[in-house]
Amino acid sequence: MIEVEKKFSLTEDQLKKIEKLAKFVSKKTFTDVYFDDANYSLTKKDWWLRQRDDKFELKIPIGLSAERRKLNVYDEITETNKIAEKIGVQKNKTDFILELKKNNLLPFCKLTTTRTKYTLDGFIIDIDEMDFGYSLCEIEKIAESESEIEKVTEEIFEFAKFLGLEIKSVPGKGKEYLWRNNRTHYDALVASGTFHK
Ligand code: V4E
Repeated sequence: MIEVEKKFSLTEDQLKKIEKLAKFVSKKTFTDVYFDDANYSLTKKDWWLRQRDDKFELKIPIGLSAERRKLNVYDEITETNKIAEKIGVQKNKTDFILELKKNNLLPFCKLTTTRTKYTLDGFIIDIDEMDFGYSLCEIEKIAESESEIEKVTEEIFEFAKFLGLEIKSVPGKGKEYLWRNNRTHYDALVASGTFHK
């Protein structure tokens, strides 16, 4: 199963429409700390290593071809030993942060998100408000296999149109954070092809 998600920005009126039509699921706050080295070795490959509250996660683009990467779908590895193997650090260490540090992988971004989750017509709608003054809406649906990703993406766009959302590319929280706080890192990711300008 693959989580397909698309990001949108919301006006007050659009937010009110979602609150009226969709079913409220939950409201949660979490803090993400992202790690990389001074050469941006992970994020240059579009790999995102984070600690969400106390759990480590590695997000990597699905598939190998540039075409698939464009679809912007990520695999999420959540088992610390698998993450260690993937990024080439020692496994079975009790202090994973220390192990990362030994490999020059240090925190470069810390952000707290308050996420309000809704459902409607089989879609999940997340409204994320970040502590650095940025907010986003994400619409998600599960694809049963890679061959379904494009179809599900179209369904998400149709659903967004029904909600009256504007279909345009919106920077994710990581991209917006780096744009605001670390232009050198941001420019390196544009140069590597991780970000499109
Ligand atoms: C994958 C990624 C980043 C990590 C944050 O991922 P994102 O899905 O935005 O965060 P979040 O908190 O919604 O995760 P969830 O709770 O859904 O697991 S930061 C940048 N990227 C990649 C990326 C990219 N290459 N280009 C653009 C325009 N945006 C994001």
